[in-house]
Amino acid sequence: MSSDDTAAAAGADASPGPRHGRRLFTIWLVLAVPAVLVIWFAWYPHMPPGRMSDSARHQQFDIAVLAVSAAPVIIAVLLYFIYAIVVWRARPGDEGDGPAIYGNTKVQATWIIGTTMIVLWLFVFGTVELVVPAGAGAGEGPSPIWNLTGKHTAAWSPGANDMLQIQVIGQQWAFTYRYPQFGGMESTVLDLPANTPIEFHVTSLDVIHSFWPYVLGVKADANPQVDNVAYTTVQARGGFKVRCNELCGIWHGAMTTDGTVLPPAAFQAWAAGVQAQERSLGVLAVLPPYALTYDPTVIPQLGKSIIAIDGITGGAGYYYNSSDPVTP
Ligand SMILES: [Cu+2]
Repeated sequence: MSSDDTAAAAGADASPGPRHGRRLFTIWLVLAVPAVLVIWFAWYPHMPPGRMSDSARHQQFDIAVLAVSAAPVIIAVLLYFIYAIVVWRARPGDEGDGPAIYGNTKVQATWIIGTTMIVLWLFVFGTVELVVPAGAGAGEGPSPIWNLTGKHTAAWSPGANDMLQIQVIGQQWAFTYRYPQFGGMESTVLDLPANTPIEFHVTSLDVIHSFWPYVLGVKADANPQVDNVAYTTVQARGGFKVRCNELCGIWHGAMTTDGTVLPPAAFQAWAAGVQAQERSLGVLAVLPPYALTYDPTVIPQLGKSIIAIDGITGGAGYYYNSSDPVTP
């Protein structure tokens, strides 16, 4: 952008005088270099969504790179604007026209080359960043083009690079998580193993919701009758919140769940424990078989009976918190 300004200034300045282009370029350089350094070294580590997972890390990197790309352009535009107002404004009593200018090859060529390079850079960077982190944590639909590496296995074991599958079932107004590699057991909290490739299968029983564990850099729409797949690998241990990010009814704002990232062995112990408990209570026997989507017309009655057994929701159907305004 700076060289555009250089040429433009040279063209606009017909009378001999200070070399505006060189002066503009120098001021731009003095402002742009520190701005880029401050963004990259001081701001980047604090940008959302943090570094809890690989997808979050990639999103933070993308935002930092875009900020570093945008800052010199914004500084150039504002600098030229202010410079023109200050230096080239009409002086009191000056009623004459400015010099007539017909075309300027240098300005035109610089403008076309500069803008083309910026657009191509954004195109290439955006495409690479979408492909390399396997969809960047976003829902990719039922048959993703880009996958995380990991083996699909019938039973999950810690530390074997097995991909953990978790089904996310949205409904008004709760998320339920189903673990097909643990007998299809369901949980109202989202526990995850650290350092494990995870494949979310996001669906809904009623209206459109959106599964959004913000600090994991994952966000996928939950549509009825659709299996929406999203990937991540979580590095840091600790708690996180899941929110619904699609206005889905009166208790949309309360549609949250708590999640915890555990060491892989502790996660397996937790999941096996929940599975055993649900088997002994008879919940697993009456839950609908694990499927990528569920037919909502057949589950409401089933849901009520399972809620009566163990408060389990999700694949079994309609669930209402005790604080909800309508209890069927
Ligand atoms: Cu919702």
